[in-house]
Amino acid sequence: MYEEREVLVGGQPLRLAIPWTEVLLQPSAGPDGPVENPPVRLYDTSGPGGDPETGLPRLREPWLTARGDCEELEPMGRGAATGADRGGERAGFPPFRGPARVIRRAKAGRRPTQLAYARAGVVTAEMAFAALREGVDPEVVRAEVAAGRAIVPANVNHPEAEPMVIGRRFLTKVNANLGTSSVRSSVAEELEKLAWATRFGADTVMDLSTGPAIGTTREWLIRNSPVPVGTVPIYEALERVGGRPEALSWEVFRDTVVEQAEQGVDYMTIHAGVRLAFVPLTVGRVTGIVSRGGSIMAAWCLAHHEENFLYTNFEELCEILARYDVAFSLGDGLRPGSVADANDEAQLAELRTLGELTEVAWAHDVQVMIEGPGHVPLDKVAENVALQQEWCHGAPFYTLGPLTTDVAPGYDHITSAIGAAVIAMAGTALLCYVTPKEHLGLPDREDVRAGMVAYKIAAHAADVAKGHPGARAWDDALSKARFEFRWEDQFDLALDPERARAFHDQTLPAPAAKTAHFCSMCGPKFCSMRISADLRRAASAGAGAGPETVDPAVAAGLAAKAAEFRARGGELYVSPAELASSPAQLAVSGGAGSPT
Ligand code: IRN
Ligand code: FE2
Repeated sequence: MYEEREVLVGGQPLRLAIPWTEVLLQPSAGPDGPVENPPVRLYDTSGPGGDPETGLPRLREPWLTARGDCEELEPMGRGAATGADRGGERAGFPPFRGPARVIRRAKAGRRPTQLAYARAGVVTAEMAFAALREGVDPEVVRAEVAAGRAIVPANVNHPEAEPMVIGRRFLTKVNANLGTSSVRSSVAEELEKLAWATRFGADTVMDLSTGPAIGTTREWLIRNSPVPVGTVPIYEALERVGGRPEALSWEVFRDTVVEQAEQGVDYMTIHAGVRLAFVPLTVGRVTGIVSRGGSIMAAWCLAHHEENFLYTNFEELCEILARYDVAFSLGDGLRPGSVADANDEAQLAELRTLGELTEVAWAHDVQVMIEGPGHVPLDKVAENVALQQEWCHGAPFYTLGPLTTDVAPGYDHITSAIGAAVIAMAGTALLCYVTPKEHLGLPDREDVRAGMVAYKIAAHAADVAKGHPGARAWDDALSKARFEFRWEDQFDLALDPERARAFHDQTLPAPAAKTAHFCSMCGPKFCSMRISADLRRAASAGAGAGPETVDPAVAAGLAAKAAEFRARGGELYVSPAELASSPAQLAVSGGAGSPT
């Protein structure tokens, strides 16, 4: 749902439609009748939806026009802007033929960036929108952006995006990586992944397409993305030179960046910290250079024995990005690819360089975030944030996981969500998800879902721990619903309602089970929540609050369990053989352990 809100921005009233998922709840049963539960509002990234052939409505168009800081160019003859690819159309990659659009670019002498406005004391419509969906004062967003501690990624050519803010004072955000490879996928598949990612809460997506039809794929994604879109332009530049890193040049790279900026890419990963002198520092590593972009730049540096052209041309790159308000995501090309390599000299040398480049970008009013690892054991996670915040002057940190162990291919959404929760608690602003396919293959729709859910859990767990206002309210609402056996409310409040409902219904599908005061985990007699509710009732009735006031059947059941427990010597471990010899117990316990 969208809620119409009016805010005063620079003394002018501005009407904004703020997206929410509103969860309506059933009343609780109070002693004197039903007690209303207020609806719960959850942050919603799924966008307005619609026909992908026409693309999303251009929400920001009037704001961009009103600011008047850009010239408007005809897209005629501009290949990337219409989604055409060098080499023509390919099966599964038809060109995007939605409504015509203009290409915006800064007027001479203007810097249409959110950072420039924030520094000038201006709260933009984008900042106000981002603030309202966070539940904070727009001035807080402006101040954080002005200080470089937050970014509002909002290319002037991506008017479809619903603005959002990335910074440690705000909700922890999650990025989902999408994109084709030379051996897999199509536009239809990528659009489906985009829809799944935003449905499960992706705050930004990155199009990491390689292989054919990169421009076409990106056009479809940007025109249909309600969230900011990031890319790694060196991937497309490499395609343009036939996949040979040594054939890359600043000119090819620059032209690629301009085309992507005109298409509407909101932030770009730039591996400018992979300096020539740092490459030898990776020689003794267990896993060398694992970053795709990092390895491409290292190969170029070694082939030419020259300094990284992204580093040497960084000021010019800043000027280009400033023209469109593309934010930097300064890449961690030397991030560790194994726990053995974590926090080593190569990684830290690059991080220091990224801090230096941050100040250069800020001098051009370009927004910056800093990419971080990778694979890091838990005891070294917090140090990463501390060093990044210090060396990069408080710029937002954007980390890939980190994976806390290397031993679980197939489950790296879990190995990394553990690290992600810890690093977010320590102050990381944006988490790049990892899917179960990491290290193994290109993720599909189901992998996107698994990765997203794992990372939303990590992000929310961190927000609760950080005491973010409003984060806990969601937990409390769900817990209350759970304790009161409002099953439908519990499902609707769940991060993945469909899965919660399906799991419940696997064993108790009957409609009556949706109001039952138990589930199949413990059965009716051993439901701790129900017994606890009975205890509470008994206590408040003042009738000698004790187990004797509990349902006699339950009391007897508990007594029998206690005797059985003592007879076993009070050991908590129950062998499978013992369980097997007690089928009645299995029937009620389901063997599933204790409820938490
Ligand atoms: C995020 C933090 N560190 C790396 N990432 C993401 O990893 C980056 O934004 C991109 O989406 C992905 C692949 O980057 P490389 O392998 O080219 O560095
Ligand atoms: Fe890895």
